[in-house]
Amino acid sequence: MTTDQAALTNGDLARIFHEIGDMLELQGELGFKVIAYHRAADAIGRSPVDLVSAYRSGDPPRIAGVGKAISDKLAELATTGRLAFHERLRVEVPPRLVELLQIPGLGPKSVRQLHQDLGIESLDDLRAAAEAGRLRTVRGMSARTEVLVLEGLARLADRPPVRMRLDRAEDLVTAVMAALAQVPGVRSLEPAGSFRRRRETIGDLDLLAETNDPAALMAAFTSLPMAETVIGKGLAKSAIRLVRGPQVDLMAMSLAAACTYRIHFTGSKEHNVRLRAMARDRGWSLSEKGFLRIGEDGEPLTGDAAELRTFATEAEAYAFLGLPFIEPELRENQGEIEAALAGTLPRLVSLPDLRGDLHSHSDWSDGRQPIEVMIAAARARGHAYQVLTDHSQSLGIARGLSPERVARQAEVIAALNARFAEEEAAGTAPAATPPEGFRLLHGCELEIRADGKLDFEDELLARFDVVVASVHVGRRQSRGDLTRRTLNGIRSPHVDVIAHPSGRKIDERPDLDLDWDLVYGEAARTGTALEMNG
Ligand code: DGT
Ligand code: CA
Ligand code: CA
Repeated sequence: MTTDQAALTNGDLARIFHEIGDMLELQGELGFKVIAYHRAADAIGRSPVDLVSAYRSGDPPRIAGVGKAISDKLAELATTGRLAFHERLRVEVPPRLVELLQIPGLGPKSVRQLHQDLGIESLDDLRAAAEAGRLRTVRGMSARTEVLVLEGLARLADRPPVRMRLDRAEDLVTAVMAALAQVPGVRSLEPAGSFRRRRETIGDLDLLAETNDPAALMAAFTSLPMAETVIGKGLAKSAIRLVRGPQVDLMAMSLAAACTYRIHFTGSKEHNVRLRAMARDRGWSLSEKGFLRIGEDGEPLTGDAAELRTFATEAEAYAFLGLPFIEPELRENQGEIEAALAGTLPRLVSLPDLRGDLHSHSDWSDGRQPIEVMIAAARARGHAYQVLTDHSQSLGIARGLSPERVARQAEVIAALNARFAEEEAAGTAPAATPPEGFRLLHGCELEIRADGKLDFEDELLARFDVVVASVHVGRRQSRGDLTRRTLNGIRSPHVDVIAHPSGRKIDERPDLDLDWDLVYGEAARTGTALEMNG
């Protein structure tokens, strides 16, 4: 039996499913299953609907990543307040034990053994046992294990703070803003900080609010179900930490000074330092509250003498400093102030600039969708072209295309283009079709093989509309070899684009170590485009 007082919040549910993910990992469960639990937990934590009430009323919402198995568990939790599966797991593995897996060399099996034999439940327990020389009493472990464990613990402590990728930040920002939008008095909510600057990774989240009732907003914010802990609570600023997530700072803006709040909390810190110096040179002190006159001692004046200046828009505040508006994406003090003063700020690329996609995979190789489905989506978006670049033959794991399959694909593409031309002539093409029409271009993603050779003969390459070449295999080769392979691609007269030249995956895989000056120089000389993953 449960009472409403004891009802689990979405945050509690998220914690339970994260814990299940951890405990299954310790039991040696397959990676995808573990990830599925953590994904579902994230989605549950972010859900705008109170899930316990929804399950009790028999009308639960559909949540991305929550399938039948997890939905059944949610139903059990909603109706009984408990989950037998979870309780069984808890008997077998303490949830904090999972932290031990971060130590290189400790897999689920050794961690379970450490728990069984020595009663270790946390990283602190592990350190104590290693320091006391007790790990060597466990079967398969030795004094050497103790040294490695202590080294691993030390490295864990010096690790740079974890940052999250922009896409995850986007989900979290959206969820927090949705949860606060209906709070009485709230007029607007907007993201600031590195998220607004669209950095590829984000440390913590910063939100700005316009509200007539800061007390109500801060109370709602600090009691969000998805909050794990409240770090600080005040009328002007509060901070929470999300369940298995980042810190979120929320600032209530002074309404008259909203634009300087935006500038201040968007940052970057280094950009703001430059702006404050420029203000100072003009006899003003700049803070989130606005511009204040400074006295001879360099300190802001008070009272009427301060001549507080606030502006309605960021552009006016920049203009006050003699600058054009600087887009948030550029505010890193990486030359944007100089460019703004010289009138050479770049125009940022935006979605309407996108006329087509130069790199795409269908289910002919490792893409998920048939060509027709992809093309329908591209046409509906008003694109003028799409280049199909299924993998070339040697990339076996991606079902790379043999020359015979390339020839068959060419026929399919020709037939599709003939149909598009007919539809355009008859006026039955999708409404979004641009005046020049839509064409599917035939390309390939050409392997630059480990020995540096290109994966198709020149004669075949000459038949493609666009050739995108890339390095996938042999990433551990020397800088010289990797550079030579990339240059082989660039120098081929048939190669138009080098795909993902650095091979980086944000936070997962570092840049290839290439001689970048040489690569950029040859790409410029030969007119070969370099792809940027976006
Ligand atoms: P992050 O969170 O590491 O991805 O990077 P940011 O740029 O979002 O940094 P964050 O969250 O520390 O601060 C956002 C902006 O807010 C920062 O560029 C300047 C401003 N700010 C935040 N806290 C303070 C503060 O205590 N003093 C000053 N002067 N500015 C601050
Ligand atoms: Ca931040
Ligand atoms: Ca912050």
